Amino acid sequence: MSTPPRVLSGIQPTAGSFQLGNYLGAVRNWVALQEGNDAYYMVVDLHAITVEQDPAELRDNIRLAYAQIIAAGVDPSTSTLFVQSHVPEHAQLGWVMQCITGFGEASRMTQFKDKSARNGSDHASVGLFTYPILQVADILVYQADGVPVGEDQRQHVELTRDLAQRFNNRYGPTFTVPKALIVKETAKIFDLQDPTAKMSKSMPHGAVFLLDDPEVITKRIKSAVTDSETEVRFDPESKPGVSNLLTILATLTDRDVHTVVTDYDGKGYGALKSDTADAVVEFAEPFAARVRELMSDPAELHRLMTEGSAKAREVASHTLATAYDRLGLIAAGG
Ligand code: AQP
Repeated sequence: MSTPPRVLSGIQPTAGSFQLGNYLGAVRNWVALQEGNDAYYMVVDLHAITVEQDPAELRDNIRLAYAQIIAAGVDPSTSTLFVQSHVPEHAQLGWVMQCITGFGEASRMTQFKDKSARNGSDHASVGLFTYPILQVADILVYQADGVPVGEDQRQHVELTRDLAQRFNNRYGPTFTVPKALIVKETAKIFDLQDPTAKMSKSMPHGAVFLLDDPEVITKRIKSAVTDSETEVRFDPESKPGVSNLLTILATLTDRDVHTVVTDYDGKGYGALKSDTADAVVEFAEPFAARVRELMSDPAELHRLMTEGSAKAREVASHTLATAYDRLGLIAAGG
C-alpha cells in the first residue's frame, strides 16, 4: 500500500476567535483534506509573536485556536494537530534556513511589505521580516508533499521549494520539495465594510468572528456595505459587496454561486443579507458551543496538545538530525 501524501497547514492565534475567512478559506479545507492524506495542522504561535501580543491573551488565544480547529471538524486522532512552539525543531531548522537564504531574496517577499506597512514599517520586527523562512522550516521539517494555502501564500511556497532544492543540491537529498495546493474553489472572503480588502482578524470592524453572539453576527452581516443598485448579481469587479455575500452563502451551503443568484430574482439585498446571516449563524452556533465544551476541560485540551506535539516531534526531530548531520554539525552525545 502506498503512503498517503502528507499535507501541512497552520493558523495564527492572533485573535480570540477565527473570522469567517479563516474558516471558509482554510480550516474547512483542512477538514476535507484529512481524508486520503497524512494531515499535519498547527497553531502557529511563533508566527503570532512577530507582532506584539499581550501574554495572557496569547495564552488564551492559543488554546482557543486549537479548540476551534477541532470544533471545525479536524479530528486529532486522525490528523496530527499541535502547537508550533511545542516542537522546538521548527525554530532550529528555521535558523538553518535563514543561513541559506539571500537577504535580497527575503526582501522580495510581498507579505512583509504589506504587513509592515499595516503596522508602520519603523515598528516592523526582524521576526516579521524573516517569518516566511520560519514558514519554510515549518513545512520542510515534516517533509510535507503539499501545502494547502490561499493565493496570497503562493510566493512563500515558492521560497520553500527554492530553499529545499538549494539545500538538497549543496548537501545531498534531505528535503521533500513540496507543492502548493491552491484549492481552486477556495473562497476568498472580503471585509464587510471594505469589500476590496480581505477579511482579517486584525481588521475587526469588517470581520465576522465565529465566536461572537448570533445577534452580533447578524448585525454585522446586515450592515455589510453593498452598492446603490438593487439587483443581486455575482460581479466581483463592480459589485464586490454583494458578490462577497453570495460567496459566503454559496460556500456555507455547498452550492455554486450562480445557482444561489437565481434564488434572488426579483428580491433585494435585504433578503440576501438575511439569508447569509442565517447561514452563518447556523454554522457558528453549534461551532461556538463545541468550542465552549472543549475549553471547559483544559486538562483534556492540554493532553491532546501534548499528544499532537509528541507525534509531530517524531518526524521533526528525525528531519532536523539529518539536516544537522548533512551540514557537518556534530550530534550531542554522539
Ligand atoms: N479573508 C480570507 N479569505 C480566505 N482565507 C483567509 N485566510 C485568512 N483570511 C482569509 C486564511 O486563513 C488561514 C490562516 O490565516 P492566519 O491566521 O495564519 O493568517 P492571515 O492570513 O494573516 O489571517 P488573518 O485573519 O488576516 O490574521 P491577521 O489579521 O492576524 O493577519 C490562511 O490559510 C489564510 O490564507
